[in-house]
Amino acid sequence: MANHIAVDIGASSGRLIHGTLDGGRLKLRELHRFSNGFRKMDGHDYWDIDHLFREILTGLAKAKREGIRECTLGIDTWAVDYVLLDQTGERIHEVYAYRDTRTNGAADNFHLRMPRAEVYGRTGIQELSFNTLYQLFVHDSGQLKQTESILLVPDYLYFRLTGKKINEFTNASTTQMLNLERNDFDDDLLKLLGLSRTQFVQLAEPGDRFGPLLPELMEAYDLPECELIVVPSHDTASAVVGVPASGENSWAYLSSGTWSLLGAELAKPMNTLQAMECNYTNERGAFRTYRFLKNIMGLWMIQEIRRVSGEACGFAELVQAASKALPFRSLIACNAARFLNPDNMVEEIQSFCRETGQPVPISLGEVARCIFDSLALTYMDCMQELEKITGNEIEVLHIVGGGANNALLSQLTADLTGKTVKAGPTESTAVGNLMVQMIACGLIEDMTAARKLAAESFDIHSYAPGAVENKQELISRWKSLNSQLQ
Ligand code: LFR
Repeated sequence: MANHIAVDIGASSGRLIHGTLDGGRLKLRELHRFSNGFRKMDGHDYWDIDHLFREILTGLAKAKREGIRECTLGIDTWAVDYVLLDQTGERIHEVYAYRDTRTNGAADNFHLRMPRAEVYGRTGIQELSFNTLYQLFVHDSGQLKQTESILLVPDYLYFRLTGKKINEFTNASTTQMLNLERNDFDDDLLKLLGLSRTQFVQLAEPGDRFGPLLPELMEAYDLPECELIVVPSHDTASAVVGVPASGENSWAYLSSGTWSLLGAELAKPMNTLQAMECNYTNERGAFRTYRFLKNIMGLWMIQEIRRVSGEACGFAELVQAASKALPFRSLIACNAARFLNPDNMVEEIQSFCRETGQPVPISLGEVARCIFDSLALTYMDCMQELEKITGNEIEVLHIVGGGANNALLSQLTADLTGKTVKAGPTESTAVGNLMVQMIACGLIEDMTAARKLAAESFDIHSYAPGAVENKQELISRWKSLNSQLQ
């Protein structure tokens, strides 16, 4: 089939992107875009999953109106959040958003039942307060008892479109409940949650062919004939497929969006003590690879300072203002829990600077500068850790995702890491999603060929590392700031 559609839904927006192979290149066209976000109800943060489902239908109906009669379809979203279904396939509860504060302290409590090192040894997954394991640990146990099946968000969207249930592998690994050796849910972890394996469904691998849309949906909404393909339904796993890299072990990626996910692709997991102490994760990638990476707070902080300032300026304008502000004046520890979901990100950053005896950034440009500088310094730390843990010498850092458009941050990253940065494509998640569909259809041979195609199809901008004034002094200031916080 010549038409492929990626449904790619992030924390702040979703879109349907049409992909075709044209003269040896991948061509993308946005069919539909819609907003996403969590909202508060009864003191908790929830996603509006029915809205997401409706927008997929709207996008597919548009595709049909534009002449697409047949296509394949794959869906990716953010990870970890889940839907509980009863025997009739109805939702038992609305879908909690992972930034909801109900999991504060849950990890520590869970580890009283199974020590952190044991959980890491079994799963290889970094500790993030919102992992599905901890979310389910604090979920109402009565509801868990009533639950027939637990699906993650994209699994649920596949279910609504086809009536069939799967737990897709890359996303299932982010639950922190998959056993690395057995490649299945870990029975002991499930037992500690009062759950059983039968409440999950069959695990499915990216590249599996899934099935058609429900005929009643096609008729009611006048949709094209779609064959759903299992793609890496965790957006970061799709984004990593879309990295235009070549060679082995000499490149790292930074998937830069709401989160910054920095890491390497490994053939085998690395769940050593050292990796655990540095909080690296071994999420499953497409085609039995591992995404050895770390979550860094990312452009969420920029999205939030724009939101609390009433969207006073656009993203590009903010980068412009930041590039005029004094560099490295005030720094923040990006991964501190206080930046996960504060009421007011600007005030939170200002308080942090005040408490640590640094100049307080006032204008939005200054606050944004503080975020970009601190992110680039965190990337530097992460790259050093990555080389140390894996023993690989990295030559190129590929930045993909929306953040690849940010020349200021890309150059800062090259300067501080001392690595060549290659930025692009910005749509790597949709690219990866589409390429797995094309691999499943036999149009692209494998992931290596897919990456070559990504490199040939999109503009990739290179940034050579430049000098940083007083770099050693800056690094000591950064290290002492971080050690103050431990
Ligand atoms: C990025 C992402 C990250 C995951 C976080 C929460 O969109 O999927 O990989 O850790 O969101 O799900």
